[in-house]
Amino acid sequence: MEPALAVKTVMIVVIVALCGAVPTTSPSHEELAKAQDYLSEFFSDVGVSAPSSVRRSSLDSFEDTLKKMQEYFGLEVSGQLDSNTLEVMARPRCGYTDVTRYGHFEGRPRWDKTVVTYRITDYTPDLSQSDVDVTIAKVLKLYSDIIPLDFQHIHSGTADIMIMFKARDHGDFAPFDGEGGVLAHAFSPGQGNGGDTHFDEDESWTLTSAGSNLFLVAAHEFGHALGLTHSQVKTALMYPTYQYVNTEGYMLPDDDRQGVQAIYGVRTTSSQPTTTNPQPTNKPVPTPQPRPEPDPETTSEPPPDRCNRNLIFDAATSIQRSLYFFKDGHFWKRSSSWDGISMHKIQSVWPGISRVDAAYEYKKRNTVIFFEGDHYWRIRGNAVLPGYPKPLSDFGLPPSVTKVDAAVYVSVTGRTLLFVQNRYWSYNERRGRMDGGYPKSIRRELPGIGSRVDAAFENRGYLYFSYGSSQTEYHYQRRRAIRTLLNYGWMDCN
Ligand code: 0ZB
Ligand code: ZN
Ligand code: ZN
Repeated sequence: MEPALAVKTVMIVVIVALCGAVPTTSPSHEELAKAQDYLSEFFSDVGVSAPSSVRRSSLDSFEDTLKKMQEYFGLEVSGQLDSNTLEVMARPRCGYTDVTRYGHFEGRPRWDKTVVTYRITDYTPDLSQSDVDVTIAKVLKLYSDIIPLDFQHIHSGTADIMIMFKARDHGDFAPFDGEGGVLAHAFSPGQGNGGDTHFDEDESWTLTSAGSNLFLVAAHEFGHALGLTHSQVKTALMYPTYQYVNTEGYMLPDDDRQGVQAIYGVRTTSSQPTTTNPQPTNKPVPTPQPRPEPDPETTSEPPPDRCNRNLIFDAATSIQRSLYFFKDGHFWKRSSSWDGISMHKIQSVWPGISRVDAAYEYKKRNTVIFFEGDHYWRIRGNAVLPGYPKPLSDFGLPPSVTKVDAAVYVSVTGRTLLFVQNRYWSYNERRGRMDGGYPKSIRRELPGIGSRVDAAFENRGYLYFSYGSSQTEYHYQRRRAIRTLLNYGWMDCN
């Protein structure tokens, strides 16, 4: 059995074959410039996302990136702009839109059983054993939630997937390379070392954004162990290069989900209960449910169930170092320092406020704004500031607006975005007034989040726009959706 990655050229050949060849002459200045553009467009993050210890200087990065490109296309890895390389670069990029996605190993090997066992024979000193156990179980659950396979942790004998942390030579003719470079590898499904997954002990393994995040690397490696090769979709887990993303509420990207489901089919039953937290699955996003209207007769609604996949938020905001999610007269507080999630009635903390439609934090003034219907409050700690509630018109919203759906303060611009149906306003906090030129269309100006928002918040530099039971993690300056999550992914459900 070969280590998984040796096989990746198989699917690349397909792409090359589908693109028409364009003859070229020997490299000129112009071609050099074009090659640079090409590499930065299609291979730029190869060097950048590598662990810092192997990050290259800009001087040798062109040659290195070129080598990657040549390896990728099955060309001679010369590091030179030879005519074959130029030819591939000159091809129309036909493959890049629809042909490129997940890949399978040759012969499409798979596990022909419904329970796949795994065993961790060598742990890393970088993390506690239980952190490793929990992380591996969580990662496998990403897969067992969406395909009809269950994973069973065994502690002796030979498991289907033998997992170990080892440095350098470790007996499989694919020695590791010290810190940086190759972080891990895995064998495609099969007998013997098939499915086995090895992590390079010379990396520093973490559960954070520092070093190599075990959750993300293991998720990638188990993709191989289940039969996936590398994908060319940049946002896919099986993209060849490691890039840290927030692992909280992590869901398998669509491309990878489609890739494993093409091998094993879609899970229809629920997965085996495990002792660790389930991760949200990436089913086609359920159609948003209409927001239940508050019953004016009842002042106390029953507490909502936070572990419902269809959980819809009324509002969400950071307050100090915690996230607050509002729903039906209650809120959940999720602390950044890990002490779990607590639920409270809004009234019990801020008397007089029964429901929150939208909320945002303005850290500079140490205040939080709550919107309900056609008025809003400014609060600090548990106290409502004097003079509140005030009508929405005091905010500069037109009288036609009788309710704000969502609000979020964007720290990079100093603006608060106020969402009302399919449009939004921008409020300049420093000047204390609305920006001109609004309202704007959500769909047009914030592409990737849909056309409505019912809760929004900022966390660790990303914006989260929620509508219905799902939400989009968003990079505001690039106006780009990063990934889709289910709301209840924040709720740490067992
Ligand atoms: N293993 O599955 C790999 O893809 C190897 C390279 C192979 C030639 C054996 C590897 O360790 N690649 C690095 C990696 O981090 C690439 C890098 O340093 O950026 N792979 C794990 C990975 C890749 C994408 C997302 C998450 C984790
Ligand atoms: Zn190995
Ligand atoms: Zn890989």
